Amino acid sequence: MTDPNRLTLFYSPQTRATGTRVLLEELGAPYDLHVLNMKAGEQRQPAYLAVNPLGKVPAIRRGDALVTEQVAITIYLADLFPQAGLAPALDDPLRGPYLRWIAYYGSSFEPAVVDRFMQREAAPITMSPYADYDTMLGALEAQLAGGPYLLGDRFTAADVLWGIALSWTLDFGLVPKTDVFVRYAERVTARPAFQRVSAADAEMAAQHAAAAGG
Ligand SMILES: N[C@@H](CCC(=O)N[C@@H](CS)C(=O)NCC(=O)O)C(=O)O
Repeated sequence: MTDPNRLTLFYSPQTRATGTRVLLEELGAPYDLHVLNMKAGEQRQPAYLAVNPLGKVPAIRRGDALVTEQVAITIYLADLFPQAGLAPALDDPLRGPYLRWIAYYGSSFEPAVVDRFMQREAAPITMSPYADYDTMLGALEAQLAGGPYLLGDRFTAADVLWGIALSWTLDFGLVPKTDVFVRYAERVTARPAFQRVSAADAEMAAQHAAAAGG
């Protein structure tokens, strides 16, 4: 009988969903992939818009519970598999900082890098969700400088989110290649879970490109 609590990850290779798949691997969680060919525009077909009206991945389904947004998904999955030890417990002193930096990713970092990518001026500092780019990035760099991981010695689900985000934003030239950022991203992406998913992604992306006619 199929397990009603089995996880399904709505997925497309080489996207923000890659980080979710890496997290599932780091957690040792069983999951099914529901793959969308974004090169063929499947994320904007009615079938997927019924899952996530934004047409964005990742999304996770477990029974009747549908979770979208990387920040929510990261917290949800790491808590669902506590035996993996990737989420500080509710009464752990690291719990607050852990949540802070996961939320920082969605609330401050993402809007800042999108503005940067678009070469758009930030809103005035009092209106901007991230103050200004240099301040936002400086605070992150100061936190990572303690190392080796975001919260110090302990590797958590927050590192999966941040290590992969920094890896692609460094590649896109959206984050300066300082030692702190580069070494941190390398530390996370050198792990076997990332290496496995990245190899599978390259293959899947090539198949999608071929199926979509280039
Ligand atoms: N707010 C979402 C953003 C997810 C997102 O931007 N996903 C991109 C993939 S990198 C996407 O699905 N883009 C497809 C499209 O908009 O056509 C989250 O944090 O999960």
